[in-house]
Formats: sequence, structure tokens, C-alpha cells
Amino acid sequence: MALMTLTHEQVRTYFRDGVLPLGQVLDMATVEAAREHLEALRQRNLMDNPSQDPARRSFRLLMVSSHDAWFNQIVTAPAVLDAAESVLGPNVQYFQDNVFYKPARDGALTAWHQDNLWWHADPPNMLTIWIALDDVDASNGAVQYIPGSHAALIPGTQVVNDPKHGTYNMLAAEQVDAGKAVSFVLPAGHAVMHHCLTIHGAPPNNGDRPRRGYTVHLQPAGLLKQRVEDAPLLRGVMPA
Ligand SMILES: O=C(O)CCC(=O)C(=O)O
Repeated sequence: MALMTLTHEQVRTYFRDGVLPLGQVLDMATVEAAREHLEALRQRNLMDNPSQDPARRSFRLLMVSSHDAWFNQIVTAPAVLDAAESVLGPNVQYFQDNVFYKPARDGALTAWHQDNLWWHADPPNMLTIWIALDDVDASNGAVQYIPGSHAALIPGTQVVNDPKHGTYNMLAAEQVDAGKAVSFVLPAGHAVMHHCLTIHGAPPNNGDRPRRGYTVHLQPAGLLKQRVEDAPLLRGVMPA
């Protein structure tokens, strides 16, 4: 893909809204290969199901590239790192890459939350690039974001029992002004970037298409001191 250094206007929008559509970051050949690699991971029973609704499923795998190194080419794609560098600065370090796979007519909702609930970045200056691996719109559960909600961490009141992370609170519906939510129509290969305090969530997938989202989570190098060693530096230098 073409280089994707953000314009001043895009950087301004990202810091004002906490969310920014990036356009296309992967070509279709890479999208199709990613789907095949994810299916192979699913067949290996590596994905868990954090759905809180017994009637609905949501396949999730954290740290995808540590299970299949093929995904490193997406984590390090110039389109991904150029966008990240535009807001994080020149020193960019890996944090995670995950998949959220919601099957057609079956995928569970993702409750409203802020990613820094888990990451504890201080200062809270991390980001997520959510890459559509299917055509995604409201019908198959596009992620919704609350623009401007990235001012502070809000203590949640919605108890969640997560198979991976134990019990914690996400945001209850009454804590979020859903009338302000925005979502984006994303052809497969297109992406949205959001700040680690931006409130976001996703409705269930009631559509006829699966909704596979692959996420790359990045930090300014050295921010999360306790996890520095196992997180590769992707651009620039590690500050002393
Ligand atoms: O895809 C989803 O439903 C959730 C994604 C998410 O929470 C994230 O990208 O931080």
C-alpha cells in the first residue's frame, strides 16, 4: 500500500475525536491470506469465546502473531506504522495484535469499554488500528466509537467474567451516551485507528456476513516499562 503518513488535519481529528478512519491499509490478496491463516488458528482451537451471552459466540485470540508469525507482515506494514508514527512519534513499539471474529448471525456484542482499562498506560498514549477482514458496516456489527470520550478513564459498572482475564468491569449501557456513537463502513482491508481511552463497543453480528476484525495495538517505545522486553521495537529507537 501507499505510504500513509497522516495529514495535519487527520492528526488533529485523531486528537480531537480519539478516532480516525484510515482508509485502505491492506490489499485484497493480504486480506484473503489473513482469513486463511485465522481459520487455521481457529481450527487449532486457539481462540477463546469472551461472549457473556450463552446463545452467541465471539472468537477471540490475543497476540495473534505469537501463534502465527505470518501476521508480522501486517503489524509492520508501512501503512500501519506510518499512521501510528504520525500520532505516537518516531519510536513505535509493539504491544499486541488480536482478532475479534464474530460469525454471521451469531457474533456476540462487545460491551462498551476503554482499552486503557487493561493496559494502564501512563500517560495514556496508546492506540489501536482495527482492520476489517470482511466488508463491515452496521449490519454485521461495525465497532462504534464515542468521539471525544478519550479525556479520562471512567470506572465501569458492568461486571464481565472473561475466560482470559478474570472478572472486571466494562461500561454499562447507562454510562454511555450511545446517541453520540459513530461507526464506519469499512470494505475489507480498510482500518480505523482509536485512542486507548476512546469509548467503543460493538453490537452483535445479526448480518449474513462474518465480521472479522484484526487489531494492532501500539505504544510509544518504552511506555509500558514492565512489558518492554517481549515487545519488539517497530520503528525508531528505544529511549534510554
Ligand atoms: O471488534 C470488536 O468487537 C472489539 C474490538 C476492540 O475492542 C478493540 O479493537 O479494542
